[in-house]
Amino acid sequence: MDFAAIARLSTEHPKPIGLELQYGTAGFRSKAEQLDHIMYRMGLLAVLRSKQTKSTIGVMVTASHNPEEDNGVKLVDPLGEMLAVAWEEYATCLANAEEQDITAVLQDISQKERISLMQEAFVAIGRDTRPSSETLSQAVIDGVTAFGAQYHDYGLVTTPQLHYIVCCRNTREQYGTSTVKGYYQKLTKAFAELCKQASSYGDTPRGVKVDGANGIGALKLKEIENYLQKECLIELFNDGTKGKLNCACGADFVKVQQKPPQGMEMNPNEKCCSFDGDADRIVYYYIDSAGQFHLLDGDKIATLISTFLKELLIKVGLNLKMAVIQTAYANGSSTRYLEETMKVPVYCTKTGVKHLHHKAQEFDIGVYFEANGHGTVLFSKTAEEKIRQLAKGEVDAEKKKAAKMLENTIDLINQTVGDAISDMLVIEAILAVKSFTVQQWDTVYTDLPNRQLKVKVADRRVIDTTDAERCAVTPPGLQEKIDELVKKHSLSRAFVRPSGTEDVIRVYAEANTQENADALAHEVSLAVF
Ligand code: NG1
Ligand code: ZN
Repeated sequence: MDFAAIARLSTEHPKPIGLELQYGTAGFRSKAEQLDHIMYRMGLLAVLRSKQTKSTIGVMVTASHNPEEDNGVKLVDPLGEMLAVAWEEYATCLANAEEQDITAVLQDISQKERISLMQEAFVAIGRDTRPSSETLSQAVIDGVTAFGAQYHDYGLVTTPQLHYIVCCRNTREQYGTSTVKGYYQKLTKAFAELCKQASSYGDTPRGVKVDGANGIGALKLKEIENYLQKECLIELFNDGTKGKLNCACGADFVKVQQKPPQGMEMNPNEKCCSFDGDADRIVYYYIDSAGQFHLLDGDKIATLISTFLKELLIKVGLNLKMAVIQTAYANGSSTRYLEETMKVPVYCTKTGVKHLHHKAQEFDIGVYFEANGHGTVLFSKTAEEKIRQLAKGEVDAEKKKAAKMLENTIDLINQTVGDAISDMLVIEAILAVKSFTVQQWDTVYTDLPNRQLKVKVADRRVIDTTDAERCAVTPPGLQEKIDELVKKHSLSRAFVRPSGTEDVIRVYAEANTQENADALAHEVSLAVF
């Protein structure tokens, strides 16, 4: 192993003096100009992880919904999951090591994890459309090659496309063909099959307006359109030709601001959706004839999908355990509707996709969505086998049809990670099959008015939480104050937690009216000081 080469090349990717960064819920995120050394080092770490797992590891250069000037990087584990938690610590350690210590840190990790350095390694690299992403992904490549490993640069891809590719490569193409074209073919085939089941198929072409957040999702949507038949007419806005990435548009803007993105022509009652900057989140919305904005976020998406799946499961007569996984940000109405009306068990985990993903793996079918629109569905191996068996078996026509629809849904959903393109196609197919308009979907339950606020404090780590972040244990007395404030309103709930991606405390409140939700959020944010 040529550690001298690693050390030599690392001087070309120097760490700014005193800069300390942490591998958080979404990998490293910072101003792009602070990240060159991080990229080089994550190239090195990906090689180590690849040697350890004897699999392809992914490296995605993106800062998702953050401003265009930011960038970031996350590693993708063998089956397309987020990097294992133990390795997040190694990532932080390697990122913050002084230059002369880099090889020692690498050797230390190798020893701890008993990694054979002779083992071959392969890294799959992808990037978003940020101006800084190309140079930064070159720094990742420098790290990979300094370590003497092989790589493939997939160039401009969405985050979920890279997760898909990594999974395909490591399952010997069982999950699909490990190319972007393979991804389009897999998804569009399943989508066409599912849409065929819609009784209205062929009568009225169904359309959706998409806000591409001026990012990679827009680019990739244009590509997938070439593979789609006429099942879905996509009208793309914010495609990156005029506006700036995530600037007054995109899923995060729409969800947090609770208003339409700029750059989109919306007519009353038209179905619209927004992707985020790396296309792993999606939210839907429309404006009604009175001009009022209606948001259909991750909770509404989870409800639509789980209801659809439950109805099909009843038809096929399979006794599979299904659950919905949410976080504390899930609207109280959605949880109530799922538990009380749909009789679907709901679990709450800490914020961050990896927590939801792990919980969802405990069920035959785990539907997980963050309220912000990041989510997917996981099918256990057993569930998948049973469904595929029924779909090709000698069963009555109705049963077979339902089994096939479940099978198509399995193939349409990107099980590796939340995926705006895949989720959009799942939603469009379900709406077509159920002959549902976006308004009908919206009225399934009514969201409780809610408000999210950010509070800047000297040190956000003074707040520690428990009970899936719904209860503050420190500083002393804070939770009691919040409880007092919550009691003043009806149908209310509020919590605070330190953000894992920004230097702020997040405040969430819901109540019976928007005024009360706003007031409660404001009162709670004052209590944080
Ligand atoms: P933080 O900053 O920890 O709240 C945000 C989102 C998460 C998740 C991560 C990663 C909210 C309230 N939080 O985390 O759900 O998506 O970013 O992107 O939306
Ligand atoms: Zn994202």
